[in-house]
Amino acid sequence: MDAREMVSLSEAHKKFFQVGACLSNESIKRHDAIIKKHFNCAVAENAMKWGPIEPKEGIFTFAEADEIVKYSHDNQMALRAHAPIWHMMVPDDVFMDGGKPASREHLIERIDSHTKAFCEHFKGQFSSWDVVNEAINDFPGEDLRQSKWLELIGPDYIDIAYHIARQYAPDVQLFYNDYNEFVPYKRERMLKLVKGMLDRGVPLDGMGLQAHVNIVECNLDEYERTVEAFAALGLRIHITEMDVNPYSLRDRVFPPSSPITEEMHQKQEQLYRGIFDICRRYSDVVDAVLTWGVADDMTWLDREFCAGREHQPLLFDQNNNIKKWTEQIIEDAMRYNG
Ligand code: 9MR
Repeated sequence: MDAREMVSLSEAHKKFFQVGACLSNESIKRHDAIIKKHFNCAVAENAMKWGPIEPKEGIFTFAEADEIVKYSHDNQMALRAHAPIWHMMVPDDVFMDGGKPASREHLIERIDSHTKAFCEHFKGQFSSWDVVNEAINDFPGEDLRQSKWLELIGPDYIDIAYHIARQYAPDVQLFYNDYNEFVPYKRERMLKLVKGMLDRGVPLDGMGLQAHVNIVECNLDEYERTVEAFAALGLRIHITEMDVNPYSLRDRVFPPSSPITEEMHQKQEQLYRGIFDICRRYSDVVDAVLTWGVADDMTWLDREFCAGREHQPLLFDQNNNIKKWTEQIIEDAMRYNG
């Protein structure tokens, strides 16, 4: 066996941070060998979102999540939970009451009862939680994204969700999670939001930086600035959903505008190695790095971002083999003595 194959991603990073990926009920079967060898933390890709957990008011369907939770525990992986309060994957009925839009009080009560049931069921099973996900607007105008939560409760829906989460999950680290964190104006909005929360005494422990990066719009200087800025707030940091898209965020063309060239692969490698390197240098505050998927045969980019196109954005390839750049990341970690 190749000597580099001996050390796994998580072993190589043991003194820095945990390494993991999002899991689905299919990927734990298909990618079992990779997960067991390389990862020591995990998050459910979809199974712990509101809709999969509570598709109808008061009707809870925990089976899929339970399978992922059990798998993570059987394999000694720390588990993150993700992401109830979001503008997606929440059934429309949640926002209605007797055929009319729900009142502020009613909707807060719904957050309370969902959170209570979730925490009672998964008590002691997860250590960190993206409570609110992607609440920031990407476009000029208001800082907060338009959503039913904002419309029906008001801007304090975010603070309220964290207070409720803390009440029912006192021992869990609570995270705010968002993307395009390397884009300066988005980063400023994210910083403003979480600073405000901390000033108001909202129970927030950590920042989830999604790291859905791409070789066109993302650069390492901006990424480091982002990590530095959130570290300065005293928050723990998790890189929560990393993948490296070889196309621009604006390029959603199928068939592809260009095949993935060697040059594009090299840029993907630079971003992967560079972001892991930044995380090692900030490992006093970075506790975990997770990719959004295990291997290139199952990635949301090919399924949803630009359906049918290949993006090859992960650490393991279509055939579930380790990539050269992943071996490089392992070597970088072994060599690192900063
Ligand atoms: O990868 C997830 C995909 O399977 C779902 O259909 C989608 C909607 O629930 O969510 C995807 O995951 C998203 C994550 O939860 C939050 N950040 C962006 C991710 C990619 O869209």
